[in-house]
Amino acid sequence: MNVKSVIGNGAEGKSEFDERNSLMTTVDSRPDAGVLAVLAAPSEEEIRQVDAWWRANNYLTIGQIYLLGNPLLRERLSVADIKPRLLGHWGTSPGLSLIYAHVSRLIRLTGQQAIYLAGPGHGGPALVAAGYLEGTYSEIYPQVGQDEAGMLRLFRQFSAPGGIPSHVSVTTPGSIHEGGELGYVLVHAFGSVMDNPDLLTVAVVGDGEAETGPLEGSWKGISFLNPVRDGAVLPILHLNGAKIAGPTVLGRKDPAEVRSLFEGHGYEVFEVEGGDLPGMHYRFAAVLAEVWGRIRAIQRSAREGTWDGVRPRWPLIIMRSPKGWTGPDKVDGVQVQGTWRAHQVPLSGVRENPEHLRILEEWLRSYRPEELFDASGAPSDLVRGLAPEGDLRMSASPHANGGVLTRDLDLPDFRGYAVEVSAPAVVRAESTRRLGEMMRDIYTANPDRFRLFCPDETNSNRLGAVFEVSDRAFAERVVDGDVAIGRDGRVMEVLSEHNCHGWLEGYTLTGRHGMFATYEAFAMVSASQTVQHGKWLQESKRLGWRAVVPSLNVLLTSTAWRNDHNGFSHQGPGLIQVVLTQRGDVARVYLPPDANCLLSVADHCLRSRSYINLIVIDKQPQLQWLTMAEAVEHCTRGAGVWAWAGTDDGSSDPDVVLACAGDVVTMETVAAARILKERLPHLKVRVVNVVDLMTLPRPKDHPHGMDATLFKELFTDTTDVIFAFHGYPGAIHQLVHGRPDADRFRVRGFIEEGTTTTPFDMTVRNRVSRYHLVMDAINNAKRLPGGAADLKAWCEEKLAEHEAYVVQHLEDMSEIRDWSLAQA
Ligand SMILES: Cc1ncc(C[n+]2csc(CCOP(=O)(O)OP(=O)(O)O)c2C)c(N)n1
Repeated sequence: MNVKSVIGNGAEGKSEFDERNSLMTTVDSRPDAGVLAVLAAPSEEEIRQVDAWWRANNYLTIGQIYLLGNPLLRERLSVADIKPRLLGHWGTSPGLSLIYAHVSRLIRLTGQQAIYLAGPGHGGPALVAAGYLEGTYSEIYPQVGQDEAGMLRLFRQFSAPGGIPSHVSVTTPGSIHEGGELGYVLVHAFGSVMDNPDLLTVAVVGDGEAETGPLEGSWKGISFLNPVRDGAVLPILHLNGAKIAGPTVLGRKDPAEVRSLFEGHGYEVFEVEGGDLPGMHYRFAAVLAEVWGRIRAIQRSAREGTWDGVRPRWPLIIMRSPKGWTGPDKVDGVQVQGTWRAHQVPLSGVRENPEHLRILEEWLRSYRPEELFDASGAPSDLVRGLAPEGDLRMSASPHANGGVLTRDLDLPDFRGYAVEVSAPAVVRAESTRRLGEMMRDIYTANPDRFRLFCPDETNSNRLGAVFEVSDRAFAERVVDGDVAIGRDGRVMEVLSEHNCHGWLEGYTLTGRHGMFATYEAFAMVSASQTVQHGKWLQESKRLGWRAVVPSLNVLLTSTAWRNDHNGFSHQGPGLIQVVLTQRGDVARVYLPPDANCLLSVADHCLRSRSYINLIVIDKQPQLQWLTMAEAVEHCTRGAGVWAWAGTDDGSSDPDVVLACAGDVVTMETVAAARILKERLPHLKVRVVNVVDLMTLPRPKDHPHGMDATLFKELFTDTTDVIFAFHGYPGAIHQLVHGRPDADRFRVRGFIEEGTTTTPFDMTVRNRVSRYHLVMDAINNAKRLPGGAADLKAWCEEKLAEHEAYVVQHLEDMSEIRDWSLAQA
């Protein structure tokens, strides 16, 4: 990063500024000394400017919460000016905007590229106001202009039907973080700076938010940051002492303990405290200068080759300031400012209580709006002067609209990693291993824009080929005996699904690509993040100015069915259920049955934009079904008849359809079809495999939904379908809802029958084994040839034999273990 000259910063005409700014033109030859001196000791004029911007922001924040008329207080405030429903969060807002103001000054003086993530995203009005004051808001939403009418629109739209949400939502320029569900600000921040060396992400952490599990785990981000190649995160703990209805833990701890906590995480802690003005401005400016200097020094030494390789002590600020700062001190005789009572709307009875109305007017006028906005209602020159220009405005940063920076991945031809398949179900292979090889080459070809995120399981998930070209990222001590670990690594392994998921979100939202690979059951740890990210992507699609970003690709391997050795805790296909509930414009679920399908699906997902792509396939050696050419065709359609597996000879009227989605259940289905072929050859059985689960719904319910004709071609309109599904059976019922005679779908799937047992026993316990499927087929077929009753009895015998065998031999019968079509 180069520290830029700041001439042309909007401060022209202010000779004192020009003089001070001229100090910065020589910064590169005199590392940061001049600029740091200027930053650390703002002039009175600069503080007047910062304070004016802050007051304007606070004014606009309160206006958004309360007003639907009289935006500039040209007249006395009346009940008619007050919104009927008072919504929004005041308490955190002044702290958020004070930080924003000072970081803006830093940017203007240094040219630093920065984005701002508000952990307490409920302070939405402050961030909306920031974008408005910077002019970005009106550029994006011209109807909200910088004049009195625009200001009124700004106020009326906030938290209103047809308007904007109350949080730092997708609609807020400059944001990649809503902060609605608390806990993710640091994971997003760290993801945003990976492979983004010029970016500084300022991440404000609420002290209530800091009590959440994900946030508590995310301080460790610096243990994975490389100062040469990555940008920097500046965490600012916004310690205002209270949350919605009570004190925060960190707020009531001895400050020495709080300091030790963060020092223990490896940060250099800087504290700044107070509610006094302008004193707090001076102190905050000094602290910000100090920490920025530290960041610059760390990066400079790393990038100029003088770094000793030890993990830097990155700076962190603890800012102690009153909750609801500058708001009403007491209301109805009760202390509000500095307490949890300031969290939302400190004066709630404004329309009914004249005293509240009076306090509100006094409060608004205390910011002296006449100094902040000119006669037309536009921000005054004094206020405007603070903002950096163009893309340096945090609300206009391209990093926060990452799609504009996205470069396509340089992808190798996935066909090059194919498993040779001479015939279906003859060869066994670890499918994910092939994907690992493909990802290895993606790493090589895209050293600045692709990462794999995984909670300590890259090898276990058979993706370890990536380590041939990249270590695991690790900034802590590396010792003899460590394997594939180092500060230059770019494979992200941390035992935290929250970190992995959130880092990938931050990485993709700033325009880069990646994959999160995790055990299926433990994907539920971060399921809520999947949901929240889906909401973000869905909303962003409604906004023309939000450029599409790379998709969030989630690979679930080590699946429920093959966690026979680990037991019930590891057996849970819940994430499919979660993603299914998301809207069709963002949610995709793929269940490739083998390696070649997996490669085809992965290639598709890595090229896609703004989706959540869930890919589910197990890592254990598994039978391979399709040649690469067949796999491509099958995956392109998303579902198809496997004529070679069935006995219906392409008839339009099979006696029963055996459908499957998921690798293990596909094997059981094909095995069941084979049993029927051999033992009940006159039963016409059709086998259908589904890769793209979203082909099942009607087109009006999901964009991938197959049309009625195709659906009929696969499933007929009347024949019963025995559907063996990887996940919970209810999902298939949900997906085929509205299809002709949907009741004919008899679904087998995971029914929470699990334990530590053999792989086949898992299917038996959940009644989706080949024997169960054969019995289901007989029970539901339209027409039954002779011999069906005998075959059912045989299946029962086989199940009894299995049960006795596994208990005695502790493994599956060899006819099951080694089953294939070569032998059949
Ligand atoms: C995960 C989660 N749990 C609960 C809430 C409800 N909630 C909204 S704001 C808030 C308090 C936040 O306190 P803090 O982070 O300290 O923010 P501030 O005091 O600055 O408003 C809570 C509990 C939430 N938004 N997210």
